[in-house]
Amino acid sequence: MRKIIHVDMDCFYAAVEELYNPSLKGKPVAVGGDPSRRGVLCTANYEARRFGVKAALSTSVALRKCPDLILVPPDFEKYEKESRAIHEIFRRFTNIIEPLSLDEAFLDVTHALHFEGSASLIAEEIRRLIWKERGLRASAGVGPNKLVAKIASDWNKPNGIKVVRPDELDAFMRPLPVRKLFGIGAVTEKKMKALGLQTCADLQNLEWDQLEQIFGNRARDIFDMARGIDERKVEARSFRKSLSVEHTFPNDLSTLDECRLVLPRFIEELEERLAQQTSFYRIKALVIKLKFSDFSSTTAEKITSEIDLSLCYELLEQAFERGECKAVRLVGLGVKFGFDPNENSQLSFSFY
Ligand code: DCP
Ligand code: MG
Repeated sequence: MRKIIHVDMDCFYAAVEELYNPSLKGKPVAVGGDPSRRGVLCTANYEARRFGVKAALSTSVALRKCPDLILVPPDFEKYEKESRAIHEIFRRFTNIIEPLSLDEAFLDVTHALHFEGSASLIAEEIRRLIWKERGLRASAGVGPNKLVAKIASDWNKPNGIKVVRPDELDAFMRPLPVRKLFGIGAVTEKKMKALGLQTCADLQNLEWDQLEQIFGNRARDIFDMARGIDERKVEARSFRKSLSVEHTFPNDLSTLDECRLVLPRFIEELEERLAQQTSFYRIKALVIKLKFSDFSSTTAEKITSEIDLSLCYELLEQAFERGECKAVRLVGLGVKFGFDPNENSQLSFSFY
């Protein structure tokens, strides 16, 4: 049985801002875009959340909900610095750390020796050290896998911990609303609701045939997730700044049209990979990569917040032209992630 911890900082950007400017403490604070430029919020502290102010809300709506809201422009250098310090604390306990974003990570502590291997004591100690050394609050979830640990970290947020022991797994999963599972967005949730499927217990009660009929190739994942089963490893790596899919073709593609034909499939695959991301992400740019028959390669990219077929065609054309009619042996399609929701449309901030 593995022991996985998921750590998620509380209102991270806002908490860091409060730390650097204590006069913000106790007041409603949001980090995000300038209202005069149709900015959106990255996050808000818990005082502001009481007014319904939250991440992704437009700044102007937020100010209507909470006229006293203090708006702070994002400063990613600070968040990265704090994130590095938090990771340094994680590394005292394990090297198997998978960051999902600046403020969130999975830790595999199955083989950790501290506290006689007690994952819940390790998680408590990590939260304590983050508070003591950085003055920031973290919430943690502890469970036998990533799925459970991630759901658990949200359980007693803010500044809380939830431990799900193996013998508690079933009791934890059964009443859980389906929306809590990975990859179940608003659309799937609605579909499930229409079928009377509200909780994981409802999913558990379905026959395999029914599951397959409703969810097609996702049936296996949903079957497992509803039971709290998740075999995915915690992958020790650095924070993901991009995601791409690429394929080498058995026969080179010799025309632009041939390359165009494969793109919809690439988009589908990339979107599927994106749907598997367990943390919030924001697309900053789209990238097309081509490798030619002589093994030279090129990339074309453009700033965008979504994957759009016509943009893919445009980038493909640019890249293809650079090959000067060489045949194409590999095509790649990817996205780069950004931290700042406002950076696409505005490069500099001016705040009142
Ligand atoms: N973020 C963002 N846009 C979003 C969501 C999040 O820019 N739509 C940024 C700001 C957050 C950080 O990522 O501070 C971490 O995201 P979380 O979802 O963990 O949100 P918080 O840490 O702010 O709050 P919570 O206490 O709910 O974890
Ligand atoms: Mg957080």
